[in-house]
Amino acid sequence: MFVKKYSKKMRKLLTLCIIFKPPKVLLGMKKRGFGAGRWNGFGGKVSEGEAVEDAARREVKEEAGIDVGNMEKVGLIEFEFQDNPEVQEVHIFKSNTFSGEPHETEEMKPQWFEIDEIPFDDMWPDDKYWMPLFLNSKKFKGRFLFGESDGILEQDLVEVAEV
Ligand code: 6U4
Repeated sequence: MFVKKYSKKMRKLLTLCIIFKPPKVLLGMKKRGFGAGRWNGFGGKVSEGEAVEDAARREVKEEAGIDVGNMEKVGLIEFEFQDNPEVQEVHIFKSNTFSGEPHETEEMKPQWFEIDEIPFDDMWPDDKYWMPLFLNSKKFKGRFLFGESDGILEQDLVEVAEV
């Protein structure tokens, strides 16, 4: 029987953790790899056999040098790129407690931003849509399809009671 190679879209699990201590948000400038040159929360790929929340904690430690305390899952967004069969499933967490001092690592340079000074022009273009929900203690699910130059071709974003 003929089996189509990409009959099912491949999924990649990723985490994104944003430290929010109102009125400030901790973001990091990504220095290398996917999304380099953009401010973002901290996160990366979930390893095989690793719990998603464990991966989120590990990535914050690796990228900003801090140990996250409480953590709440607040969002789930699927990102797709035109002509790419892979779906990135990003699990978004919020935390307001951590120990240690955020410091620059090989991967990221952390910096606190006031809510009204979040640098959306230097972030992934989807962030301006879901970040207001995040800042207003809402939970959300969504899907964004990117085209050339990371322009958004399609988007879905809904508020949910539970992620
Ligand atoms: P590792 O080796 O895991 O550190 P790295 O290349 O640093 O790999 P990656 O791909 O693991 O990065 O993680 C990309 C990060 O960017 C994750 O935290 C998810 C996040 N991310 C990906 N697409 C995004 C998007 N459109 N908007 C956003 N964050 C995104 O806000």
